[in-house]
Amino acid sequence: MRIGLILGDQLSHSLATLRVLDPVHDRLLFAEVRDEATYVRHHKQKIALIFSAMRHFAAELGEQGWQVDYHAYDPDCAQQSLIGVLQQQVARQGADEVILTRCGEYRLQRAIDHDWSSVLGVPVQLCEDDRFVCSSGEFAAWASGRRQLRMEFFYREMRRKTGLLMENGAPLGGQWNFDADNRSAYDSGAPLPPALEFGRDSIDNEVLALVEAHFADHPGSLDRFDWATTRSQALEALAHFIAQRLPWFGDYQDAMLYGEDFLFHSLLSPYINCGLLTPMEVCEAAEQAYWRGDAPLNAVEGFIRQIIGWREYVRGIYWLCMPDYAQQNLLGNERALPAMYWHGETGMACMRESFRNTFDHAYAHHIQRLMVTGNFALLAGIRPQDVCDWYLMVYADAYDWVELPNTLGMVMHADGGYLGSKPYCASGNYINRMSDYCRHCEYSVRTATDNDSCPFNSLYWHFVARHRDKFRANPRMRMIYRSYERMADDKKNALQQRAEHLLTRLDEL
Ligand code: FAD
Ligand code: DLZ
Ligand code: SF4
Repeated sequence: MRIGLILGDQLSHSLATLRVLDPVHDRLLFAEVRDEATYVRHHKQKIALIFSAMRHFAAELGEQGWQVDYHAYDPDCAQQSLIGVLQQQVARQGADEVILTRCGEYRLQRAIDHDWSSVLGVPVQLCEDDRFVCSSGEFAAWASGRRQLRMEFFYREMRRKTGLLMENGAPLGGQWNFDADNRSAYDSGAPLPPALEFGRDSIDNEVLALVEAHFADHPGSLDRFDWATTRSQALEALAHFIAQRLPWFGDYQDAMLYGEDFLFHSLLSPYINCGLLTPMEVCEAAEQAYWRGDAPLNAVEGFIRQIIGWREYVRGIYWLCMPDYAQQNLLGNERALPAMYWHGETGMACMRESFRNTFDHAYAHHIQRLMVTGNFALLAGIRPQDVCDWYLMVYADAYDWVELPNTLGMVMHADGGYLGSKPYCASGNYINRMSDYCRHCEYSVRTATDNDSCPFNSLYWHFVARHRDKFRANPRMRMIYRSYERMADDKKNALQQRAEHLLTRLDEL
């Protein structure tokens, strides 16, 4: 008989492992272990979501007739690694083979490839993870020979491949991308959607108590835990998004609002990433809303692009470039992550709100991650590997394959522009345009060099000045350098001084 090990981010009924195995003769194994729960100090809600979803999924498979062994988290147990639990189970069941769908993280896949088969004394057969639209091989073929990759061209290939929003081989509406329509601040043009709440069952409650008891030193709080932990709840979350948020998703995709944690975002990434929802079913549900006339094209195209475009693109880059990618630091940043990223206290309202969101929900939407906390780390020259560890820890949707390219490539530009053509650096102006945060801030967004000036403003010009040699020739940065070069020397000096002053006291901002 064979054992199929199912990992915490493989909770899909369509998983390849389940297609290879036979419910009558083979067995399935799930394992909650300290190694996975602590390889970074994951936010408490992320552990609770994974453990509870694993337990519910295992129970569903049991009801379908599978023989399931479930190793629940036990801090006193000797086996605290996946291979340890597997070894015990192979011996106990007399298994002659282990089946596993290739895993999402390089760290674990390398260990499996390295010695699992010899440690276990039986073959380990790996299945491709075909829950993605684009396989790693297909991505490598697309990328081969290109000096710089661009998401937009990859995305068009994925539109052609999936047929999503296509008509007679051409993009619906005559354009591939409607992003130009998607840059509004929130102007009360649509009512803010109600939150979706899920009832909690005994499995959820047991897991929440377990996480509280054994992972108390991990970041975040469980007080507002409101994630779906079953496939049927995740489907409810999808339906709720399509009905209540998708119609305005495009318009307000980049907007931020004080006290509003979700706006019109889908909150679906934790479910797609752990397998409760598949990327294609989510995109198809959005496309159907368009055909029914329930959501406009700019919203539906924008949403689908995030999934078959960005999500697939970053995964492709991850598997193409690992393991070297994780060590890149082409801007030479060496400053330590400021303490506010851990305690969340700062006079900067935009940062404070983004931290609050993060610790309350293990969630922040894309613009908070990219243009607030990420932008600050970029401007302040924080060591990319520390920034990556933080993003991997604090979000419920965080797995190395998706977090790393987003943080190291998109935010920190530490890959020299392989993933994105220009750094996403911005002054307080951008944040002020897209949010009402500045009205709640003790700093002034209108000035740059006074004692109470917005820190983003001088740090922005410091970034521009210190990386002049790298970016001056970049066509997308030319305007910025033209403005900088036209600036009077005394203004440049004042900006430099203010930024240098801030950089020596990042822990006091
Ligand atoms: P929505 O705004 O509703 O977007 C819809 C879906 O598109 C998401 O559910 C997600 O599946 C996909 N998506 C959108 N943008 C991206 C992107 N850039 N990369 C990959 N998928 C995308 N996303 C993760 O899933 N896991 C991470 O660990 C992660 N880390 C990030 C770190 C940084 C620094 C940044 C800037 C972005 C990161 N993202 C990550 C991407 C994005 O911020 C989240 O996918 C999104 O905020 C999740 O919320 P949502 O489901 O409400 O997304
Ligand atoms: C994220 C996570 C956590 C917190 N705990 C477990 C676990 O105990 N057992 C498990 O199988 N998976 C867990 N996961 C998800 C894994 O870290 C993920 O499957 C791998 O990193 C591969 O992507
Ligand atoms: Fe953020 Fe600057 Fe606005 Fe304050 S003034 S909220 S620090 S952008």
